[in-house]
Amino acid sequence: MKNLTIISPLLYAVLTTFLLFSNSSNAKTDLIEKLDLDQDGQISIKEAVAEPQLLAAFGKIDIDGNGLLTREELAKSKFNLIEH
Ligand SMILES: [Ca+2]
Ligand SMILES: [Ca+2]
Repeated sequence: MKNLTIISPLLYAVLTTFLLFSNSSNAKTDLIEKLDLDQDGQISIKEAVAEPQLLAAFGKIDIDGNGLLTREELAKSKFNLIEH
């Protein structure tokens, strides 16, 4: 059963990587929860001030230009603090 001892650490590594990736894909939701002070589910420019990287990209992310970032706009922007 030598194969098992080789596969197990590999499987563990794959699972760990998968968990890390699923965590980072939740970062956008966390970003809204972290910055959404008035809890309307969107990030306004005032709320984005707390996150300079987000503020810098605000105009690009705000596709409809209404001054609010929705979950959908953040998802489309692929904005991810972890990658910076
Ligand atoms: Ca808000
Ligand atoms: Ca918008």
